[in-house]
Amino acid sequence: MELSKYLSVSPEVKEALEENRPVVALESTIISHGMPYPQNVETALTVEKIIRENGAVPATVAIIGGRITVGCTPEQIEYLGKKGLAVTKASRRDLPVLLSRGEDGATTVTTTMIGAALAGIRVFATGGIGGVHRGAETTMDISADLEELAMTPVMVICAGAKSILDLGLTLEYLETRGVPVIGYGTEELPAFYTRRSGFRVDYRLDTPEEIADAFRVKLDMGLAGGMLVTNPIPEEYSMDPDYINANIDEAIHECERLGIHGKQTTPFLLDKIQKLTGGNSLKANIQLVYNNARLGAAVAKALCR
Ligand code: PSU
Ligand code: MN
Repeated sequence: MELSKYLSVSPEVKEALEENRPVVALESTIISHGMPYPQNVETALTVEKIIRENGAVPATVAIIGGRITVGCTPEQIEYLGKKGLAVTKASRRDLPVLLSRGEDGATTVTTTMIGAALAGIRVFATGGIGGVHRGAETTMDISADLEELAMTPVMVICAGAKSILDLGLTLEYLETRGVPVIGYGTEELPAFYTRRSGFRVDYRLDTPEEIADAFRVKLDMGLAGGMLVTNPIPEEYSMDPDYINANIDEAIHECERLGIHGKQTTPFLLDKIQKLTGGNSLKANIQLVYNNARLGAAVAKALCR
């Protein structure tokens, strides 16, 4: 496999990996399609800073000039954030054409996992993952993120799943595909903006070391796929469930009314929810990403021991 043709790893990330120092991968669709400018760029740069302060090396992943770039520069992050929706949201199926044409793309959870795995990074922190959408029994809208979690050996740390998704079906899908769903300090699946969802995770683990130990076993055994670690939003930033769920329902109705589907669905819903809540949800979103970055650094450190 001629990886160097497709992959570009920054010198800092490369050196850290060679020396078995902790590295945490970060996605770029959250920058281009998940938050508005300039908060998206500020957040992405602060997340990198938090990971450094917690003793790990950040590796923001994106497709730049037809290469999966692992360890974007601040200039590249600024570029992706400014370009926003005009950047191609790149999932697994987008890689062949984008790379052959030498184009740019923002990596989703799926393609960030692919880039991380190719570079040798085991831990990836983000906000939320894609999943089984509400109404998937007729639309068949199931995010490629779930299949990637079943295939690619990277741990994904998120704040659970938003109720733009069908949380029950998302958990069923992950069970079928053999992906362990861990709650960090909780038995209940967090629902992104809120700490509770009414659904149970598979296992509660209370320390970064326990999470690293479980993932190490998965790697040692050669069991395909990753692991999903769900980390509840800190209490002080969590939102009122009735308020946020009413806004999510309204966003979903609007999405259906406008006939939005496919890869536009998730970015549309995220933007609509941010507008409906007057920026309150964005504040929560930013804080939960910071919280996941801290846990990501701690788990990456534990994995290196
Ligand atoms: N959920 C969020 N913020 C995000 C995304 C999901 O709260 O930014 C992004 C991630 O990049 C995720 C992608 O991988 O949306 C899923 O898109 P889709 O549902 O089209 O697979
Ligand atoms: Mn989809």
